Amino acid sequence: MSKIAGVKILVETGKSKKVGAAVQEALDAGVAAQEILNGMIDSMGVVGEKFSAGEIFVPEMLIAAKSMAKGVAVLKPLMAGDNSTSLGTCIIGTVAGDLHDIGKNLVSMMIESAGFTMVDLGVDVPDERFVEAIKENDNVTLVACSGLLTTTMPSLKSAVETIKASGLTGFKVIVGGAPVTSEFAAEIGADGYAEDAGSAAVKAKELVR
Ligand code: B1M
Repeated sequence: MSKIAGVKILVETGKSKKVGAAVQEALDAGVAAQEILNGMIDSMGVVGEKFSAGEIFVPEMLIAAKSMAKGVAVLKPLMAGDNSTSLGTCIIGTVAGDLHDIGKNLVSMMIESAGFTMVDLGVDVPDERFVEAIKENDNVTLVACSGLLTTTMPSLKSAVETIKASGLTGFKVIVGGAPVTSEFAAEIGADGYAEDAGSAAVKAKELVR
C-alpha cells in the first residue's frame, strides 16, 4: 500500500493517534506535503459520502475530522510560504450555526502563508463578533467567512450584511465553503469568493492590493 493510501485509510477510519506518524512517514519517503493534504481532503469526501449513504454517523465524521486535523498539524510548518511581507490582518471564522472548521483552518493556513496576520474566531461565530474583532484589531484588511452547510448560507448573508452595515472601512470581505458559489457571494454583497484554500490565498492578495 502506498504511503498516501495508508494516511487516507487512517483518516477515513478515524485513527487519530496514528495519522500524525503516518503523515511524517509519507513526508520522509519523499511524498509532497500538498499531495498528502489533497489525499486527506479526498478522504473527507469519502467520509461525507458514507454519511450521506447512512453507513456512518456524526461521531464517525467527528473522529475522521479530528484525525485529519492531526495530519494537517504535521504539514502546517511545511505549507507556510513566504509571509515576510505584511498584507495586514485577516479576521476569519465559520459563521453562526456552523461547526465545520477543517476547510476554514486550511483557508486560514494558506491566507497566512500569503502574508496576512490571522485572527481566528473559530466556529459558530455570531455576526456581531466579526464586527467586534474588526474594531479590536489593528490594520484589518480582510474578513473571511466560511460556511459549509446549505442551512448556514443565510448566516453567511447576515454576517456580510452586518459587517457592511457596521460602517467600518478599510477591509474586504471574502466568503467560501462547499455550498457557496461566486454568484451567491456577489448576491450577498461579498467582495470576493474562492472555491478552495489555495485560491482563497490568491484572491485574498488580489483583494487587498
Ligand atoms: Co458535516 N456535513 N454535518 N460534520 N461534514 C457535511 C458538510 C455534509 C456535506 C456531509 C454529507 O451529508 N454528505 C453535510 C452538509 C449537507 C449540506 O448542507 N448540503 C453535513 C451535515 C448534514 C452535517 C450535520 C447537519 C449532520 C447532523 O448533525 N445530522 C452536522 C451539522 C453541525 C453544524 O455545523 N451545526 C454536521 C456535523 C459535522 C461534524 C461536527 C461531525 C464534522 C465537522 C468537524 C470539524 O469540522 N471539526 C463534520 C464533517 C467532518 C463533515 C464532512 C464529512 C467533511 C467536512 C470537511 O472537513 N471537508 C462533510 C462532507 C464533505 O465535505 N464532503 C460534511 C474537508 C474540507 C477540506 O473541505 O470544508 O469543503 P471544506 O473546505 C474547502 C472548501 O469548501 C473551501 O476551501 C476548503 C479547502 O479547500 N472553503 C473556503 C471552506 N471555507 C472557505 C472559506 C473561503 C474560501 C474557501 O473564504 C473565506
